[in-house]
Amino acid sequence: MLDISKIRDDFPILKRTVNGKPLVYFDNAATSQTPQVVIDAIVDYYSNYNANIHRGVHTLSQEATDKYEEARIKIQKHFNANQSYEIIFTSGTTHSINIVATGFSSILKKDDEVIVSALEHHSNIVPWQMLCEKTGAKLKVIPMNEDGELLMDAYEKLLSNNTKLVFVNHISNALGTINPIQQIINIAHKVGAAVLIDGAQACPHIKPDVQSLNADFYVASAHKIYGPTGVGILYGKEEWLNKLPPYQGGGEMIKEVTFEKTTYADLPHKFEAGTPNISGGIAFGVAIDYANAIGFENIQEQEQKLLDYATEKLLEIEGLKIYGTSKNKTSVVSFNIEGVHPYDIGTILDKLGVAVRTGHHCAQPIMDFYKIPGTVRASFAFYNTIEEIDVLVSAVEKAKMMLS
Ligand code: 7TS
Repeated sequence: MLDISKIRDDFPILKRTVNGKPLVYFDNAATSQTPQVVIDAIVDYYSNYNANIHRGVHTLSQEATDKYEEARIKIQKHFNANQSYEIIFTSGTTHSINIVATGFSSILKKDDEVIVSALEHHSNIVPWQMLCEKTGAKLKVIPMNEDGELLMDAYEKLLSNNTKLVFVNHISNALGTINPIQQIINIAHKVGAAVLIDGAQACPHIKPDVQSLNADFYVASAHKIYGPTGVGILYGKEEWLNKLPPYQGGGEMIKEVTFEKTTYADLPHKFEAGTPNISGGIAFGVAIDYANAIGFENIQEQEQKLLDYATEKLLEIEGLKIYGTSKNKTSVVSFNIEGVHPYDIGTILDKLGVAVRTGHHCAQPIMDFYKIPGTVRASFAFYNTIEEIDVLVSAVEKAKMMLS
């Protein structure tokens, strides 16, 4: 059992007030909060060894390089990648997906097929649509049901020898559904398709094992795993990363440059042109250590408690409907109140100190499926409490009274 009040002391922001009320932070699916150890790692870098990496003989540069590469190894171990150079530092999930989608534009041919799911965030839809426009490949969609679950029979029927790529999120950001990614990967591999798993929403809750999953690509953002913004990872199997061309040209991604011909650096540097987010990468490693010290089983246990309680209490409010009712879901409650616009509820909640996200959550196809403009989304982290959910529920009741 976690001592939540002690854990909350790790997060300085949780002590602040908003509109004169104690902050209740329920927008963790957009970005999680950052513990002091992660903030300290960033301050330490800029205070003590701020220097560019992989290019200086001087002490500061070497210290920064060592710390950055130590972070890569921590992340490799966390995701159980076979090699540290299979972990590419990026600016986040969106960047990671674009590296793969752009790379496949030199591999895919007209009439090849790629499969996406109905549950994706726009950043796992739009880059693939751009890829299809460029190559003439066809985009097919795994449909979903009313509970917000993917229809696996329909998925099997979509696959054929023309399928080259499947990209699905591990957990839906708008509904919280945990997708059966192991099954999705296994079936795709039977027809020789590669699979990219968007782990942006999964990584705060689950420790993924990319080798046991046999994922070809797995992507994530540090800022959703208690780390800083502007940094993330692309995990790719070595064979795939060697096949894909570099995404950007520039410094530190080359072996040799002449005006006649340039040869590219080995992995991971081939995909890491230019000066990266050095403090971010180092702090990402610290965030991973922090999450592992809390323990993913403990995180899941606390979040399940919060999810069960919030679901039960919110459903007691008349006219409130929850979207995303799979049994297999994480700590996200997406809801609407009959006759009330989600934006109006969100605005009143903010006045009461409660931070939620409202709107389509960058997942418009899901909103179209339910024929709604958007939802109010409360997303919980292990540092949230039952008392905070009581604040949310009474704030929603108040908003309902004011608006209907
Ligand atoms: N994929 C999923 C499943 C996401 O939830 C998000 C961000 C992204 C990709 C993009 O991540 P980024 O770090 O590159 O921006 N999701 C959300 C959200 O649900 N609310 O704000 C951002």
